[in-house]
Amino acid sequence: MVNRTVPPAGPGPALGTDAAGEHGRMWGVARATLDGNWAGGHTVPSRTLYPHQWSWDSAFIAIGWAHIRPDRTWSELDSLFRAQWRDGRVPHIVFNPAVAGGAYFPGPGFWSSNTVEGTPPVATSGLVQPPVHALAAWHAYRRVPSEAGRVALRRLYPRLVAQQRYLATCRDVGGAGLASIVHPWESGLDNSPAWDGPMSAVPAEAAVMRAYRRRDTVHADPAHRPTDLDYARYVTMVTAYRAGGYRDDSLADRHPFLVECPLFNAAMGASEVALAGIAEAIGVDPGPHRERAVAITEAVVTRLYDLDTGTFHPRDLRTGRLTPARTVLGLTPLILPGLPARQVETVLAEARSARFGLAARMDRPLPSHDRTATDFEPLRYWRGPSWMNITWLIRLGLLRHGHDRLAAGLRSSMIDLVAAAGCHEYFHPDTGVGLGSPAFSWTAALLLDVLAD
Ligand code: 2M8
Repeated sequence: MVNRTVPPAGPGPALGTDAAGEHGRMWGVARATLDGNWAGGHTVPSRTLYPHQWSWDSAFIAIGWAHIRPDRTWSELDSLFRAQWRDGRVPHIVFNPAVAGGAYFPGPGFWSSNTVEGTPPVATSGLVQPPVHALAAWHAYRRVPSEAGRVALRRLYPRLVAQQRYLATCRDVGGAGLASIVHPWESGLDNSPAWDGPMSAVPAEAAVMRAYRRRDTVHADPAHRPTDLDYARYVTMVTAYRAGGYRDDSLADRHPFLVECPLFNAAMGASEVALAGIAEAIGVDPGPHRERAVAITEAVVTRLYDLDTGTFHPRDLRTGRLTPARTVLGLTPLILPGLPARQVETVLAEARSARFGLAARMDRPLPSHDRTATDFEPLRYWRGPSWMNITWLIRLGLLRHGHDRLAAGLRSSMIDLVAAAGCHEYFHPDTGVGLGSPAFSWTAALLLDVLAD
């Protein structure tokens, strides 16, 4: 690993001059993207589409800042965790009061967090996102260790622990040691085919959206975004959760969407591994974190691994069944260092199959959904396009299990995508054309991280 606090003159001694020049140029583009999205204390994912602070975006963004402005790594996370609720949940959106309420739908008025006990002074959503924060904080610190970083870790540690505790207790609706998500937005992969089954059981009609004004379709091509029917269901689910004061008791009796997601739970387990590292660095007992990481890994395998497909699937608590789609979510438990060899082997086979095309030399980027499936949509958001954060996580998993050549394939693929298209939000999984926001923060941040390797 390279520890670097300033941009490199060239990206590394192993490269020829042309590659070094190209990587230096990309470093500059990524840096300018993050600088342009810096909102003073936090970074917006995109100035147009997402003008507030998003939870898991901030975790990935914090990793990128470590390479150019380590102070901003800690501002980013501090700003997010200042908005943590008293019950430990870290909201998926922290609204910037300086941004007009109508700039994003659903805005602060829709969520009404200020009417709920135990919420921060700033307006937030009431949902969460995959808990990649401890993982990111520990990764950023190890990239650029410093005394200021250690002080920040000490400050963040109790908050990260509270975040994990909330998920492991209040959200363990299935009672098997895994957290349930109550909304597809909590998965981060909003309209993934993984949610089609559980979503279809949510009663809603597209006409619900006549009462609201979507803002996303003003900034992005509607053909690339979730549909109005998706949004009607999203709104219905938030309305139900909000009506119960965002409480988590008896969710099984009253909430229309309850799913155990492989990525969400793998992130929870990987964050316990990271918390063990953080605990050691600040002089706290790492033992309980290690034990929880083992227990979560076992539960992910027991509950979410399908012997027939050899990959992981979300479990729909409403039906008790695994959802059938073979999406990229199924590969993400690779980030668990303790994933048993059998599961690593079959997930790798899945990743290397024509469905995902993982190779030491990738001919196309990693898609978010099985490219051989009939419902694969190369332009529509999480139903096919390639995303940098998921590719980064799977690369991390490959490195953790010693598959360095395949990890190098993903690294090159990430660099090639941005070299050709810029720091887009997502990319066409066949052509690599940039889609969505053209100046997207986590793309820039994670590019910096892989360039620095
Ligand atoms: C997307 O989700 C938001 C809702 O949270 C949206 O579509 O408006 C997803 O890609 C999510 O993973 C991401 O965190 C967010 C901001 O980049 O945008």
